[in-house]
Amino acid sequence: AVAEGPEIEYDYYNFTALNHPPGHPARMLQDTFYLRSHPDVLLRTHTSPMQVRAMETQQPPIFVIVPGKVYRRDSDATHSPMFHQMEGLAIAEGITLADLKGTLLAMVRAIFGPEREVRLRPHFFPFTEPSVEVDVSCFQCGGSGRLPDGSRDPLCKGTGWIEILGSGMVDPNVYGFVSDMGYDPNRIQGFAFGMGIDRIALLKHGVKGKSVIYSTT
Ligand code: 2NM
Repeated sequence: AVAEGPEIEYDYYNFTALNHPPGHPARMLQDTFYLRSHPDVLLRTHTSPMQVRAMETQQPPIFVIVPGKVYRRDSDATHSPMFHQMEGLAIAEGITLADLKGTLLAMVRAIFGPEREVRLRPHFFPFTEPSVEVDVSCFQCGGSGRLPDGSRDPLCKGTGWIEILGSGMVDPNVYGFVSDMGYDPNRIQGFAFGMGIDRIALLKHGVKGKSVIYSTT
C-alpha cells in the first residue's frame, strides 16, 4: 500500500514513538520547525511518523510505502528547508536483513539500471537496530572510480560508490509503542528504509553541478 500522512505532526509521532530519547539532537529548535503556539506540534522532519500511524491502524504483516514532503531548519547551497522523502516498511514473521538487501537491490536496479550493485555500511539511526547506510555502485564509471581517460570520476569522487539512502531493522522499542496492534518483537521482525528523492532525481537525471555542489550529508 502507498500511504500519505500529515506534514504537520505531533512530537510523539515524529520523535517519541520512533525511539528518539528526550534530549536527542534532532529534537533541537535549531533543526526542527515547531509551532510557537503548540510546542508539541511540528513540521515532520521525516516521513517515518506515518509508518507509526500505519502500524497503529494495521496489524502485521504490513508492507507500506510513504512518500511526501518533510521539513528541516537547513538552508544553504546544498540543503533546502523542504524536501521529499520516500520510505518503505515491511514487517512480518521471519523478515531479515537479507530481505532488506534484496529489496534495495531490486529498487536501485529499477532506478539506476540492471548493472548496479548495492553496498551496506554500518550506521546509527534511533529507530533501527542494526542500521545501515546504502551505497549504489557508480553509474557513471561502473564502479571503477575512473573515467575512460583514466582520470578520477568526480561523481563518486573516485570511490566507485554513491550514498543513496538509510535503512535498518526496526528497533524492538518502536514495536513497544504499537504493541496493542499485535507488534510483538518476539514474533515479528521488519525492515525500514528512507530515501531523499530530490537528490536521487538530481543524480539520475544528471543535473549539472551535482558532483560539485551536491553534498551527501
Ligand atoms: C530511515 C532510515 C532507517 C524508518 C524506520 C521506520 C519505523 F517507523 F519503522 F520505525 N520508518 N522509517 C527508517 C529507518 C528511515 O531513513 C533514512
